[in-house]
Amino acid sequence: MEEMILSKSKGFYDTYFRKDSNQFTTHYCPGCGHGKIHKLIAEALVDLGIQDRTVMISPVGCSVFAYYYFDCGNIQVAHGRAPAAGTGVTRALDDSLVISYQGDGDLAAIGTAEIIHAANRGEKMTVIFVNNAIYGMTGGQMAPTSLEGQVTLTTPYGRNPLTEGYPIRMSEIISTLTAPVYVERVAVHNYKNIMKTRQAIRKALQVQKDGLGFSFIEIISPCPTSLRLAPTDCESWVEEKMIPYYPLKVFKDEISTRTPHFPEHKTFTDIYEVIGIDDIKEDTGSFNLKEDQKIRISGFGGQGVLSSGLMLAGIGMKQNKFTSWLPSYGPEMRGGTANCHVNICSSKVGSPVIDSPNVLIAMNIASLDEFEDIVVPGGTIFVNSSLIDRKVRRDDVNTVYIPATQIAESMGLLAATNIVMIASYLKHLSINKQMLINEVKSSLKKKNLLDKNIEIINKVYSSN
Ligand SMILES: Cc1ncc(C[n+]2csc(CCOP(=O)(O)OP(=O)(O)O)c2C)c(N)n1
Repeated sequence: MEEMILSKSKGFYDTYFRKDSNQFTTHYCPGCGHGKIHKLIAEALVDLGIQDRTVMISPVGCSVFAYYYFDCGNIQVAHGRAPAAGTGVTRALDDSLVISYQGDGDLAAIGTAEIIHAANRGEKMTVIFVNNAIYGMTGGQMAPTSLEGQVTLTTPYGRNPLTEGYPIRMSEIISTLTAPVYVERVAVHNYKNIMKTRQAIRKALQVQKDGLGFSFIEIISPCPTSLRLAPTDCESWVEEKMIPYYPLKVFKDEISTRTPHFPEHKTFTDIYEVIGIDDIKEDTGSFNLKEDQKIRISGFGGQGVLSSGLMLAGIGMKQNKFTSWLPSYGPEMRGGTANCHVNICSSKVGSPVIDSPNVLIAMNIASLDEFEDIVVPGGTIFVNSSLIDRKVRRDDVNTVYIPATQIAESMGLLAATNIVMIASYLKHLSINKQMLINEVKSSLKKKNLLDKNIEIINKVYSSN
């Protein structure tokens, strides 16, 4: 007879390095549904052959540590934001499968907007919504799904619909939307239902694998600890109290009528045509960078910090580089602080956020003070020496001092200080000035200032 070896799914890591003292078990309490659900997902990842394409988004809640367990791509996000982060992943990585794993506090309270809109957009993701009728991680406060009359830490007299509202039925809500393909409510309080949950999870992942769209699996799950019940009593509570209110059924299944939809890729040329840029065909020389440019530009509002970043990003984009631009600014239109992150890279940009730039363009003293230390060793700091009366303190970075405000002012256009700074930066990289001129041409709103801007760029490029 063939020997049968039962072992942990390969969808899990061999060891969970969360705690030195215990690397073989999860942190879940006895009788908790999360562990069972994790097992079903891990097995499905392996059996469907999608483990190396799947990105699990862990929420805030008891399942916050899911990334310690699943041997696939993992991201842990802020409370309720899993569908938003998942949207980014599924759109940026065409081949990925996204699992948005969420509790009822996470999905149906703080994250209500995210889930409704991700579902309404029909994002290609599988949402695993673990409904245990309570906030588990924080010790048993009322959840939006807590039952009428349910005693919780925050409803000591029982949930009163007149003051706390009625328990919210998410599957019913999600299935009223047009985009979702498949919506089912299942449970994991006994063997029969665990097997149905197994099927539902696989079906939802298959929907995603086939490029059909959004699936939502609500799983009614016991939480003995926060419900203050013994594990077996909690299973009975789920059967007798939860399921009558949350019926187990398929709410929507349009799998057979949907057609696969994989994103259509636009080339840069397509995009330029749409936004009406025609000067890219002009020969401006090559844009060969020795290394990826991870740029932070910073100054006060009104100095053209953000538009400088946009221009650099525009130049990178037109040279077929992978480019991103991320602005960060205060609420005031003038006088606040502003900075932006610009990536110009030869491979896909993982995140637009640049914590360790290799280029800093500091337009005022506050910017140098704030960002000098985050530049990587060997990076370059461009200093507007008209407004910054100190030297860079570090000796492991390159420095370029430009009296940018003074130059712009002496040429009669103070507002072009930013152009002096970015022209100096591009010149430093030996980038053809025509690229910047083209960029200014297409982005400058006040066309009467174009000639002056070009004059300034020429001046920067001709000076030593
Ligand atoms: C922005 C924010 N607000 C509140 C919290 C506190 N908090 C942590 S987990 C949680 C609720 C978790 O409940 P649920 O989503 O139902 O997951 P469970 O722990 O029951 O699996 C809350 C309110 C937080 N971490 N962050």
